[in-house]
Amino acid sequence: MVHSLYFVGTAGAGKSALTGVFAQWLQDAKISAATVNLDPGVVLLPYSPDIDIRDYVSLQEVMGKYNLGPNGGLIASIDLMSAHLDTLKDEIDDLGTDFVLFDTPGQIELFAFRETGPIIVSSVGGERKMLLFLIDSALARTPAGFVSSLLLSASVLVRFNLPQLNVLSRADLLSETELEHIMAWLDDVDQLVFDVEKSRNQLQGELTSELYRTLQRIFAESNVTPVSSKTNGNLDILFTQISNTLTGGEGFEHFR
Ligand SMILES: Nc1nc2c(ncn2[C@@H]2O[C@H](COP(=O)(O)OP(=O)(O)OP(=O)(O)O)[C@@H](O)[C@H]2O)c(=O)[nH]1
Ligand SMILES: [Mg+2]
Repeated sequence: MVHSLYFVGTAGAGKSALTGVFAQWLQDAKISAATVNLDPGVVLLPYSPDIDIRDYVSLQEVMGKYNLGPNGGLIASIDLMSAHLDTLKDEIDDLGTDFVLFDTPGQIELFAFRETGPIIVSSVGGERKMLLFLIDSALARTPAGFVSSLLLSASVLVRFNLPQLNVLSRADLLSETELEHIMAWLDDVDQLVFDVEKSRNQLQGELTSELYRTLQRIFAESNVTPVSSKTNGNLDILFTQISNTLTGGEGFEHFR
């Protein structure tokens, strides 16, 4: 059975790097995995995708053909992807790997909030699928950045309505103290509110505290694992969480 993983997150969060590195990690663990690039605008990828949306839709060509700038061009490119859905689906079905890893465009609002992204995700890649939302360590450092990243993750959850795991990406960029702070915020809303109030005014502290309590309810059962595509840190833990999410707890052995 094919298991589809969609890597989503803010621009530069490390989606492409993690797609490539995690596919390699799976292959090294003797688990078959393929990669699909769904970003029509990417110029250089840190891995060689098995399937590449740029073979069907290229941002440069769309910009030229319709006389659009980069933003309009990207919107049009992502909308045009849906015209190639059947071919994409056939290509993915032919891969025959246990895992298919999908790298998505950096402009998350274009992929998640317009129609095409959810249509692609629901139509291709078999029955077992989930999203990995990358919370960029560069944003998660500050209390407000951390809360806004989780809010975005909640929006993505609403849009795709699939199992979703939050991952703290590029975690090697954090100092030990920064990482400890983020982990403490996940466990303890009062600590987060205290830190928000310290850095902001009282009103924003209260607002953030309300938002965060809601987010805590939304993500009550989920962990946030700090991972690094640079050091391969915690990819094993990530795999355990993915397999638990996809198999409802059957776990690692299921894939062996
Ligand atoms: N230190 C460190 N750098 C990373 C890691 N992952 C990615 N990067 C760097 O962060 C930058 C962005 O990484 P990408 O993988 O291109 O991120 P992305 O989310 O695919 O970016 P877009 O598709 O452009 O939105 C690149 O310079 C990467 O080399 C990581 O785990 N650690
Ligand atoms: Mg990318």
